[in-house]
Amino acid sequence: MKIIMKSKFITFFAILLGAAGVALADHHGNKIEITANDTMQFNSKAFEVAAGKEVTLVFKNLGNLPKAAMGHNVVILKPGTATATYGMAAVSAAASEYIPQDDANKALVVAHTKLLGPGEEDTITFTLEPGEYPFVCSFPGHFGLMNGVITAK
Ligand SMILES: [Cu+2]
Repeated sequence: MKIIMKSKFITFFAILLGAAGVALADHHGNKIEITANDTMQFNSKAFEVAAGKEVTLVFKNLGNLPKAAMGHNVVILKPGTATATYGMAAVSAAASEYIPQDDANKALVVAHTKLLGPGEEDTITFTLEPGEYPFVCSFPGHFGLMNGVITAK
């Protein structure tokens, strides 16, 4: 009973934070969960994590459409990177699941998940210095809606 109460309490705060627009990493694990769906939306555009400590990012594609039509990934970019410029470059990188392999674009990427089809999930870990890291889905045409910022502090 006590556990149920606690989980309701946490859910309540998660809803409040969602309304404020920032999803905070779970305090102990420095873990964030990002989901994507068939309407080209991430669950949140703003995440906050602790800097200098390993982050676990769990990414889930909650959609039903086939990967070739509505695949999603999460590409975390260095602070100051223009997401539209990266997203445009990614369009021609189908062979590498829309992660451009040239040195200039590779140098912009801090970490990225696999490209996920419906119902799939991927977990990645990385550590961030303090800063604001833009992220996008680099599937063609998605970066305009599917973008956000992970703040490490
Ligand atoms: Cu996408």
